Amino acid sequence: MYGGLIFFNLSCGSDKKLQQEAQTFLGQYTREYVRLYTESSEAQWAANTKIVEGDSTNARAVERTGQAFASFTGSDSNVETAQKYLDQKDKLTELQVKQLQKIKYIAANNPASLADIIKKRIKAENTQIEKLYGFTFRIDGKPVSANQIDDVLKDQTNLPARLKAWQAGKEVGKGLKKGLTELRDLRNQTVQALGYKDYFDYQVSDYGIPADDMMRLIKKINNELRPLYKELHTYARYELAKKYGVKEVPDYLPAHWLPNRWGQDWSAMVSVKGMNTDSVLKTKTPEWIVKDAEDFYRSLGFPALPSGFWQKSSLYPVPPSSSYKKNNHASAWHMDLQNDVRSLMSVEPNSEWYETANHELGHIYYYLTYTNKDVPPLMREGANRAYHEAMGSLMGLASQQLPYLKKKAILPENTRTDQVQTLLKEALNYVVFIPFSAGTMTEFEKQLYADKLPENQYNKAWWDLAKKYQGIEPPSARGEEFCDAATKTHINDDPAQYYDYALSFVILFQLHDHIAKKILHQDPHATNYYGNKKVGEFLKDIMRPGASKDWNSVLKEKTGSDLSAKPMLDYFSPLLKWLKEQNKGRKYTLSESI
Ligand code: X8Z
Ligand code: ZN
Repeated sequence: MYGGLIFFNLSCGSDKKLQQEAQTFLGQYTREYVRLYTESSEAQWAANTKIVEGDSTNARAVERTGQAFASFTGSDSNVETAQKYLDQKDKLTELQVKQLQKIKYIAANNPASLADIIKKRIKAENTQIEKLYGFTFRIDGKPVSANQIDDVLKDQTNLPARLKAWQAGKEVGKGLKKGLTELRDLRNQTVQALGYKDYFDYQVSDYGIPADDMMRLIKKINNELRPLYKELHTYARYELAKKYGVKEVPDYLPAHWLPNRWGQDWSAMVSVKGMNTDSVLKTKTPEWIVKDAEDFYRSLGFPALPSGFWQKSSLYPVPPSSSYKKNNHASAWHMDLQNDVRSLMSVEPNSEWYETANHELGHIYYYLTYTNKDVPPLMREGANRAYHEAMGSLMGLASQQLPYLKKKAILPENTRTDQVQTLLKEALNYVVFIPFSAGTMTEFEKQLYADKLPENQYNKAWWDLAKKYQGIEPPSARGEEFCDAATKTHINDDPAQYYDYALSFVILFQLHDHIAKKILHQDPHATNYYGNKKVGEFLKDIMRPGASKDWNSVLKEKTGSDLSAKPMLDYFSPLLKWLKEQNKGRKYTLSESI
């Protein structure tokens, strides 16, 4: 039994013996699994929080612990034993079956027969992260941080200066191309040994559906949001041309015009009069940003974060003068599948990091909530991966709504704002993200892994997709010496999973709609979750079972409906009419559907 806890219920007497036997196996497996998982997490944590050029100490630890984890989880004996029990699954409890399936799923990524390939993959993965985050961005030869590039893209109106910053952000891709190909091949090889078609197919299978079904699902979401996206795209082309003083409005958005390195979030384009939270947040400290996010969760009835979180997390940027670098993309870690939870961020006081801090704490509170006696460590995951992403993004959305901001005294009580402008700003974040996540990113990774995209077509494929889905073009031709896709962290270190985020936004609006209408009895556009314990209970109920419950039924039980983009469409429907009026007489360039 893991940690002395009992994770199963005995059901029918005649099956008792088999269930006990299976449980003994699960207990032994879990004990070793948690031990090796923890060691490997520690090594990866060190490798992501302290990147020292020329020092291979971290790399060696990542390789050693990664291989130990792989050789245990992929061992023939574990796979065979799990299969032996699965062959008699009718006699086992549902929870036992789920854990045994998980054991097989993990094994498929680390088959013992491919020890050499796995070894190479672990090494290649770590090398890729070191290259991505050990890279020094430069503008005019001067080192700049990723945060500084982002600030230029958010605030600068001078196009040549924007172009320099955008190009600076893409330089890192060149050195990642070879590694990406190597990783693609190694990842495909590992999962093919246990019967998956390719690595994309493997990652999707965690949802219990084939890759084609996932592609159909996200295409549907894309198409449902397309009419709104078309309006936003047209609006942005004309408004940005005005802003930058460009007379001829381009048919496609030049990538360096947008306030984000990948054009995935354009919300910084708009600043809503009276609701300039960014300028208020800029007066705070980075510590305040994270504490304030914690305060929001606590107000709903979640506990204070464990002291270890504050001691061991890496929450703030390292100064440029420092002797080491760190991974500057935000993440949340469940180090030991128990109470050692940490976040890796580079928080600066602004609205983007405020949203990200809320997002990361969603992961952290998910970890803490499903760490309970009813959920065995192997089931300590989201209902599916998209749920894990949805929780914190939901809180991020709620933290930007006016009644909440007034309650927290971030904005004065007498603030009056323009609702359409507010909705526009939100759409430029949530709606604009869909063609990137459900289109460009997912389609690129499908081509990369499933269709074996040739290396000399990576950049062409990337920009073809950006044009088709997002209506974005590079500022000038981007040949195959660049690898612009690889500048996005997930392409390297969170592979074939980006549809998680698209789905998470759909789920987010379903949950928000339910919370606003059924729990708070407030307009979904103007809610205040703060201090409402019923909202907290609603979220905890979803989080508590982790992956031990089927994700479809979780949504159905909690909101009364299946996965649907309708609440998201309803939320933004008042905007569609307004945008159509603004865009009257303007040229539309995007296709109706894809
Ligand atoms: O990667 C993230 C999180 C990490 S858990 C910060 N997000 C996606 C991205 O930045 O591309 C959040 C939304 C989209
Ligand atoms: Zn996340």
